[in-house]
Amino acid sequence: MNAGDTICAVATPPGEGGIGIIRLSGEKSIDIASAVFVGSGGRTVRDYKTHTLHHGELRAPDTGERIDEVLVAVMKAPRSYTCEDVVEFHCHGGPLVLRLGLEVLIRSGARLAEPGEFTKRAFLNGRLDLAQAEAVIDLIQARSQTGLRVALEQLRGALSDELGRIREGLTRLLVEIEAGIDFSDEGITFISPKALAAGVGKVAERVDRLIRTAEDGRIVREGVTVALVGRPNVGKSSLLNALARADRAIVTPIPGTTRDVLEEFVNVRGIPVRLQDTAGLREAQDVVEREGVRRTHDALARAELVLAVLDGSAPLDPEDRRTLELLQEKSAVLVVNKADLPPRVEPADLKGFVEPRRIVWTSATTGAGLDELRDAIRDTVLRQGLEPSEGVLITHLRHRSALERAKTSLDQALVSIQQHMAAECIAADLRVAINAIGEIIGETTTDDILDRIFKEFCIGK
Ligand SMILES: Nc1nc2c(ncn2[C@@H]2O[C@H](COP(=O)(O)OP(=O)(O)OP(=O)(O)O)[C@@H](O)[C@H]2O)c(=O)[nH]1
Ligand SMILES: [Mg+2]
Repeated sequence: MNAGDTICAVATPPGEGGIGIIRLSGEKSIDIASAVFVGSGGRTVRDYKTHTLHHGELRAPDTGERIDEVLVAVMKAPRSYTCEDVVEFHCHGGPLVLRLGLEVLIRSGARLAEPGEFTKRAFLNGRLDLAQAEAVIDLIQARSQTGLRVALEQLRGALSDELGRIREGLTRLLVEIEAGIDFSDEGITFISPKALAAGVGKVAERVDRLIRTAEDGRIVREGVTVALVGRPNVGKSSLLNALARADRAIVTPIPGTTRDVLEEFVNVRGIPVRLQDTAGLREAQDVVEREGVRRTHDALARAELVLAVLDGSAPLDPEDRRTLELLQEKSAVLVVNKADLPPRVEPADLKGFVEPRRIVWTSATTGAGLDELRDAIRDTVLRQGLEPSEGVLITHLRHRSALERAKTSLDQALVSIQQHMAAECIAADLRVAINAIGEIIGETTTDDILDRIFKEFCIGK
């Protein structure tokens, strides 16, 4: 990749559409666009003011062949996505039109952009830091409103600001330690060990607070797998359909209806959930059902949360108890279904199992209790209890491991202070922490890491 090149790519998704956008960015954007575009009244892109939109034709400069009737948007440096001169052609959204348009730009001196290269330039030119650039992919890939909100906050710089404050705090402490080292011969200390320990401790606590959001952050970005488990006929498939608001799974009064593990993607209170319906757990009647039950056990083992379903209109039976026993070690919510029928399950029967878990009475038939079930899923899955106003959340493993490295060094520094170690040792620990934080925002990041991050982008972004 050569940063001096002018790059181009189709920025809209492949396939047919109302419009398709070709994006051009770099030093020669205006020249290249002027060569391929003839505006109404014979004007060229060179004549246009920045941040204006114009009608005209896209033409091959060598043959004069007309390619499309387009709108052209001009955004001159530095007020553009990449901080370079950017020209966008809003073409008709046909695959052939866009390919021909791209070819003409390439023949006129542009080069095809690599995945994420526009955003990489925005980063290299200082418009976005690395955490903000990563938020761009998160935003595009967001599968729930919560995920979208967190990505927007990160793009706005909420995480970067917090990391900036942490780095600033550490840098200030480092300066004082280093000043003390410089003047140590004269017996002058600039900061007392007590004040230093307090300062480092405060920063370590801030880092720790961020690390604690990482589990919720992962769930918001990647989602969780939740399995419906229980004996046959309790209404697992009915609950899947009700939660998915779709007639997805077969429901019949015959016990043993579901054989395969069936999966549906559901948005539960802003959390992306892979909801799995499974075969009822019992002594299998035939070879197909036996395989189904085996798969249920697999799904149960893999699920991050289990919805253990009982039939509230029937007394608890040994199969129910066996199911509940399987959940000893699992994060689970107990769902007592068929609450529209006269109850036969006594809350007292469930006492041993429930605490500290939640119990929810539902009716898949009437929809009663489903909202409460959604709340229970969210509350059980998220540790910190996300509030809509809460912005900063660690959503990337890369960020989490950098923060953990920073935390380890800060803890190390605290031990060194306590043991009256040389100021140089403490300074070294702080420097490691500062660098680790810097990796997240891209101030101290290797080319390798950059390449890996931007490869995840689509072409044209
Ligand atoms: N009254 C009432 N009936 C329900 C409710 N939920 C499910 N049913 C009925 O219970 C029967 C079994 O429902 P399913 O959803 O197929 O049960 P399942 O747990 O998936 O059963 P298997 O796939 O056999 O393990 C069907 O006749 C449903 O209509 C409910 O909340 N109230
Ligand atoms: Mg079923």
